[in-house]
Formats: sequence, structure tokens, C-alpha cells
Amino acid sequence: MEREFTLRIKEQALHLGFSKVGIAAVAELTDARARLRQWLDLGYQATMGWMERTFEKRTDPRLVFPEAKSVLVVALNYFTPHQHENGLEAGKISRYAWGDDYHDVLTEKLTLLLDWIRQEHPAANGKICVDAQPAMDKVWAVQGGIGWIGKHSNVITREFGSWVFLGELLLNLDLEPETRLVPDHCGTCTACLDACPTGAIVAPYVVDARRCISFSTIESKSETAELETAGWIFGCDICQDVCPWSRFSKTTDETRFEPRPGLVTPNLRELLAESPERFAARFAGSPIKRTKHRGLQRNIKGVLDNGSDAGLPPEKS
Ligand code: B12
Ligand code: SF4
Repeated sequence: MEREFTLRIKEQALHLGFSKVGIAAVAELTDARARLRQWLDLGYQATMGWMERTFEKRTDPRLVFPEAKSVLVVALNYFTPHQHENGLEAGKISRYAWGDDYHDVLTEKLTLLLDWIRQEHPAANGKICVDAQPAMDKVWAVQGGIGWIGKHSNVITREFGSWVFLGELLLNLDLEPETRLVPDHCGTCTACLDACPTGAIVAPYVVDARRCISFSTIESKSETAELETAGWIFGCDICQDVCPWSRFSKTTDETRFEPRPGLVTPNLRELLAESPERFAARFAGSPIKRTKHRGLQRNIKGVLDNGSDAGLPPEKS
């Protein structure tokens, strides 16, 4: 496939509002596959059984889209310049969940991009991957030249830090892959490992979900709170807040990621008093709907039982 069309696709992706875009050739993910296998064998997926069930598809895009020849990877900056406040009965929601659900935003933009590619190239076909399809987003982001996997295991970009969502478009086109990848810039820094209050980063680049506040407050289906979450009631940003690369954060142009009213540091007693109906209405189209009313109530009770503002980690300076 000619270089010129690859460049035009990338231009169109940026025009649609993506912060970064890159291309990787479809290939077997040998190293990542071995690491994922080891991670699963160690039980680090906790109760996310779907990680095991989708192992084959997750490590081979051709099982998701047999015609796939290229992986177009996108990153979308979601940083908005708001900070959590400490206080009695204050809960913390992670930055990624303050606004609208990123799955919807990325899927909408990738659909527009695929439509444009099809218009320009009638034989083109593709498959959108934003979590609903199993894929190793972070590995493709590295191979597509977006950034590097940091020791907290999230992809870090030089331009926006790690505050980017990732997604892919699998295409049946032979696009020109990136030849210049971004090297690992973590160096000797261990800020994320040192700051994680639950010791979930068990080794550089390796997160044990069983110990991670993000898993415990979002994915866990347990009836009662299993971890002391340091005030977090949905997700956790500590390892990213302390990352030196977070100083490169920039406010996103995507207004749908601006916080919904009262969501940065909600009052726990008020949120606890909300009915399931109010929860459903308030969190329609928000990532927070994932916990359902019951899960959020569990998280709030867990924080209140532990003392809402006790032991809160330092804010990003
Ligand atoms: C399962 C999952 C989780 C789980 C497990 C987290 C994890 N680290 O795997 C839980 C629920 C804990 C979670 C939490 C979060 N998640 Co999550 N999650 C995923 C999901 C669905 C799959 C990730 C996966 O494949 N894990 C399996 C493990 C084995 O992979 P891995 O951690 O990437 O490990 C690889 C490397 O670290 C590497 N490696 C291992 N050892 C070594 C050694 C060296 C030297 C090197 C270089 C590499 C290396 O090899 C491994 C395999 O390639 C992806 C979406 C997707 N489809 O990819 C989102 C995703 C990773 N999550 C995302 C986000 C935003 C989060 C949170 C920040 C949300 C929050 N604020 O609470 C936290 C971050 C917690 C953390 N520190 O990781 C984003 C990350 C965006 C980014 N910039 O990277 C993703 C990509 C979703 C998206 N579409 O944007 N998540
Ligand atoms: S998200 Fe929070 S609990 Fe999970 S690894 Fe990062 S700092 Fe630790």
C-alpha cells in the first residue's frame, strides 16, 4: 500500500480529534503472549475470567478479523485540569470516569474514520476494537509508535503522559508501519511502585489485579469491599498522579471528558443516599454504570468504614 494513503489516513485520524495515531503490521505477538500467559498463570487477573477465555483472540488480531493486515492504533487524551479535594466524607473518582464513557467516544470517532477510509478506498474493510473486542491495546500502542509501557503498566506518551485512552482499527490494507518506536523512558524511577498503597505493582511493568484498587472498585463483584481503597470509590489514579511524565499533561479538546457535576470529589453520604433509579439516570453513558448501584454503594461503605479522609495519598503537585 502506498505511503501517501497511510499519511492521509493518519491526517484524517488527527482531524477527527485523536491525539496520536500509528500503524503496526499484523503479526503474532510472541513476547506479549508469553507474558500474558504468565500473568494469567499467576492468577493476576483475579476474577476477570474473560481475560483467560479470550486469550487466543487477544493475542492474534486475525482471530478477531481474519482479513486484518494492519493495526491502526489511536490514543485520545482525556486529561482535564481538575484536582481531588481532601475532606471529611469526600470520595475520589478516577479521572477517566469523570465524563462520558470513553468506549462510546472512541467508537464513534473510529466509526467515522472507517467510513472515511471506505469512501476513499472502496475495497477497504475494518474492525473497531475498543475493549468490546479482545486486543492487547498497550502492546499495539507501543508497536504503533504511540508511547512506551511504563512501570505502572500503562502506556505513557511524551506529549500527554499516560492520560490517554487507546483503541484500534484492524484493517485489510497493507499500510506502512511505523519504523521509529518510542523507547522506554522510565529509567531508574520507581515513583509508581513506591506510591501504590496496596503493593499492586508487584514488579516493574506487572500489576496484580487482586491487589489493585482499580480492580477492587470497578471489576470486582464481591459483596463487600476487599481492599482499603485510600478514599477511592471508582478506579484509582495514584500510580499515574505520581509519575513524572504526568507533568506533560494537557487539557483535552474533547469536552465529553469534562467532569459531570459533583463527580470529582463527591460527598459520600449524599451518594450513598441515592436510589438505584437516581444512579441509573445520573450514570447513563458514564463509565461508572459498570459497577451498578450495588457496586458503588459497596465502595462507598468501604471508604466510610475505613474513615473517608484517612490516609489519603498526596495530590499531584
Ligand atoms: C484488564 C485491564 C485492567 C485490569 C488489569 C490491569 C493491567 N495492568 O493489566 C485492571 C482492572 C486492574 C485495570 C486497571 C486500570 N486500567 Co485497565 N485495562 C485492562 C485491559 C482490558 C486489558 C489489559 C491487559 O491486557 N492486561 C494483561 C497484562 C498481562 O498486560 P499488561 O499489564 O499490559 O502487561 C504487559 C506489559 O506490562 C508487559 N511487560 C511485562 N513485564 C515486562 C517487562 C518489561 C521490561 C517490559 C518492557 C514490559 C513488560 O508485558 C505484558 C504483556 O504484554 C485494557 C484494555 C485492553 N484491551 O488492552 C485496559 C486498559 C489497560 N486500562 C486502562 C486504564 C485507563 C486503567 C486504569 C488507569 C483505570 C483507573 N484509573 O482506575 C487502571 C490502571 C491500573 C494499572 N496500574 O494498570 C487503559 C490504559 C490506557 C493507557 N494509557 O495505557 C486501557 C488500555 C483501556 C483503554 N482502552 O484505554 N485495567
Ligand atoms: S491503580 Fe492504584 S492500586 Fe492499582 S496499581 Fe495503580 S496505584 Fe496501585
